[in-house]
Amino acid sequence: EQVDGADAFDDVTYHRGIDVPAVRIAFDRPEKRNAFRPGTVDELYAALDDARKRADVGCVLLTGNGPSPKDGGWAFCAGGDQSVRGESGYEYRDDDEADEGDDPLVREAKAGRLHILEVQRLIRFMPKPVVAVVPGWAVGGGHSLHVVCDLTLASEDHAKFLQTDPDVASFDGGFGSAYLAKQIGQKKAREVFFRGKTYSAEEAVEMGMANEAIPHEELEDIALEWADEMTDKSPTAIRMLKYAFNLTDDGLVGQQVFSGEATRLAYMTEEAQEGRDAFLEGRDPDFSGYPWHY
Ligand code: 1HA
Repeated sequence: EQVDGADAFDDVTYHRGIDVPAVRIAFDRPEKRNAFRPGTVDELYAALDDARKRADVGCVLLTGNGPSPKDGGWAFCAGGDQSVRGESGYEYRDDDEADEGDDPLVREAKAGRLHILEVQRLIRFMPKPVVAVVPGWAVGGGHSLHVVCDLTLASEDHAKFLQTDPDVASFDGGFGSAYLAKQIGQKKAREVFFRGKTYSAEEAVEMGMANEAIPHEELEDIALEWADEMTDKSPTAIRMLKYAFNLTDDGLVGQQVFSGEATRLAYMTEEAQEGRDAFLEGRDPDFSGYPWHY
C-alpha cells in the first residue's frame, strides 16, 4: 500500500509491504528510462530517509517503474537527466516544481545539483539492507546506484548494465567506480567505464556486481522473498554486519558509523547505566562489579 504522503511525489512511488516489513521505492519516469532530475533526487532522498527512520522497515527495495508507455522499454535508472544538465550540474526547470517556495538564496545555492551522491551516502549508511531491483537499464548514475546498494537482483530478460559516464563527460569517482572495482576487480571495472559496453544480467552476476538473474515476471516476487528472509533475522546483527562490511572501505567514517552502534550496545549495559546514575546522583561511579573481561 502507498505510504502516507507519497502522493505528493511526482517522480517516485513509495509503497510499504503488506506482510513483509519492507518498502518499495521506485523511479517513476519510465518514458525517460527513469533518468533523474533534481526533483526526482529530492523525492528519492525523502522516501529513503523515511524508510531509514522507520522501526517497522527492515529492508528497502529500490527499483524503476515500467514499462515505458512510449516503447515498452524497461529501466531501473538511466542516470542524470541530460536535458536539464546545466553548466555545473542538474538544474530545476519550470516543469519541475520541487524547489518552488524556497528562499531565493537557497534556490541560488541549489543551482547545479549533483546530490545523487547524497542519496548514495544515505543508502550506504542506513542500517538496513537496500536491494537494487533492476528490471531494465541501469546506466550512468543509475548504474552507480545499483553498485552502492547492498544487493542487486536483475531481470534476466530485460536488465542491461551500462556505464556511459565518459560518453557524456561525467565521472563518478567514488562508489560508482572505485567501489565497483572492489566488487568486480580493477581490470573489469576499468573496462566497464573505459569501454562502455552493455552487460546482461547473467554477465553482471558472473562479474560479481549482481546477486541473481531472475525471470522478469518473477523479479518483484523474488525480491520480496529476499526481503522477507532478511527481515526475519536479528535487526542488530544485520545492522552490525552491514556496517562491518562497509568499515574497511569507508575509513574513519566507517569506523565512526560502526563504533556508534557499539556505543549504542554499550549504553544498554548496567555498567553504562552506573556511569549515568553516578553522575545524576552526584557520586563517584562504582564500576567494581564489572570485571575486566578478556
Ligand atoms: O555520472 C553522474 C554523476 C557523477 C558524479 C556526480 C553526480 C552524477 C550525477 C549523474 C551522473 C550521470 O548519470 S552521467 C550519465 C547520464 N546518463 C546517460 O548518459 C544515459 C543516457 N541514455 C542512454 O544512453 C540511453 O537512453 C539508454 C541506454 C538508457 C536507453 O537506450 P534506449 O533503450 O535505446 O532508449 P532511448 O530511446 O535512448 O531512450 C528513451 C527515452 O528516454 C528517450 O527520450 P525520447 O527520445 O523518447 O523523448 C531518451 O532521450 C530518454 N532518456 C534516456 N536516458 C536519458 C534520457 N533523457 C535524459 N537523460 C537521460 N539520462
